Amino acid sequence: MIYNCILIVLTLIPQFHASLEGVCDKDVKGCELKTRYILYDVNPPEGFNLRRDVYLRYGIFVHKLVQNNDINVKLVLPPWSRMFHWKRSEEPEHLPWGLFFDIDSMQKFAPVIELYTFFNELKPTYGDVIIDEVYILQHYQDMFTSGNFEDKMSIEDCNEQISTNFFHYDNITSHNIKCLSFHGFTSQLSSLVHKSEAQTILFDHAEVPLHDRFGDRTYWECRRSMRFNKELIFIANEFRRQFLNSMDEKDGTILPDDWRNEKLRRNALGGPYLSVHLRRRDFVWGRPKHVPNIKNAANQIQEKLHHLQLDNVFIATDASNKEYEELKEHLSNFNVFKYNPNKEVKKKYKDGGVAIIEQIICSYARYFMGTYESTFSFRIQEEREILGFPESTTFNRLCGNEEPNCEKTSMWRIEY
Ligand SMILES: Nc1nc2c(ncn2[C@@H]2O[C@H](COP(=O)(O)OP(=O)(O)OP(=O)(O)O)[C@@H](O)[C@H]2O)c(=O)[nH]1
Ligand SMILES: *[C@@H]1O[C@H](CO)[C@@H](O)[C@H](O)[C@H]1NC(C)=O
Repeated sequence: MIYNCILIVLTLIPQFHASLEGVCDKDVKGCELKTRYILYDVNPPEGFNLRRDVYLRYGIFVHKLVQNNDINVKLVLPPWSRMFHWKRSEEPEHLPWGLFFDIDSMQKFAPVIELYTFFNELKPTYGDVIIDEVYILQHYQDMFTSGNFEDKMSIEDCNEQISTNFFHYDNITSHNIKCLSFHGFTSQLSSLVHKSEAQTILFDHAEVPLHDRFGDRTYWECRRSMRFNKELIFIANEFRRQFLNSMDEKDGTILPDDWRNEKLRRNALGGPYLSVHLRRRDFVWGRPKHVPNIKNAANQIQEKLHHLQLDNVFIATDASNKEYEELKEHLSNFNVFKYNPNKEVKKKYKDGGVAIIEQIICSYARYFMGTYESTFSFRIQEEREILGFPESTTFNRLCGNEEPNCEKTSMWRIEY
């Protein structure tokens, strides 16, 4: 299939010939498709956990391009820079994905590479990396007034002022930047890739296209491949063992080394503690009806601990120390834990890694309560689906002050 396709390409487009390299059969020269690179980036204010969801859309996108077998493509992962919620340094940091995730594991689902690997592979002969085609995605401006919700895309004037540098690097630029008004699913972008001969294509504002099929088997395969960096898991496991009496053998939370060997199960027990994601800061004023005050949160936690007959609660939170101390005071009859990173962990893994360690500890608890509509909480719920917990221990949240016994959160069940 690849071979046929190349023969056609070679005869029809002679100028393409020069850039073809490698072999597909040891004896036949020049029959492997050249590597093409798809890059993407996300609207700067979007948080870490929403960005993880945007990755799923593009991981699945290239997974399908490769599966269809007529294109040799790699997906370049956008480094983590200038994250809105993280403490800022003067310089953008360009943290690689490998700091937080297990790249080998991700590569078992989709051909992903770090931006620095892309630099090495591309080896520009001149100083700058010039991206062949850049599409800045944007919503149709008239979508809501016209009531026209068909799936569509078209090159239009840019809604916003655009930058000609990408990923906060001066040396990545393009001479071919277009704004693409878009409504629909990520897979629709494949027509652009197929129509083009560009070696490098960048989709900016990649959060605009939607999941093709949110929550189907492929979605979960991609999600399962996103295992965390092993050292972060190790640190979380040490904390569980030392403070929470929690170990995989005893808790029924052993996962196979390779995510491809995971199977559906619902019998994970979890460590003998309640875990809570207590999202504060912008959520307190942004969602006042659904986010409780500290005293109310403490009451709900206490009630749940009684109900579960547990003494230990682990709190993941972005609350101030003052708020956390207040919470602890209200829960003085229980053991309240929070993860405090040492200097080395903090320096190496930054705010992002520390948050992940807290997410992992939450994932392994006997019972989890999240915060209304927080993507940070959603990612913990997914992790628990993968670990094989009964749904009833996972899709729970803290209720607002005026909504006692609020509804459970939507159940996004894992599919195999
Ligand atoms: N350490 C720690 N950090 C947190 C916690 N909750 C939120 N944060 C921080 O706040 C950021 C914002 O939360 P994210 O979920 O990533 O951002 P988002 O995608 O906008 O999602 P939400 O705002 O939660 O819907 C996180 O990336 C963390 O840096 C927490 O429980 N512990
Ligand atoms: C672009 O600049 C960064 C930072 O100065 C550097 O690390 C990277 O190697 C450069 N890339 C290329 C392809 O020159």
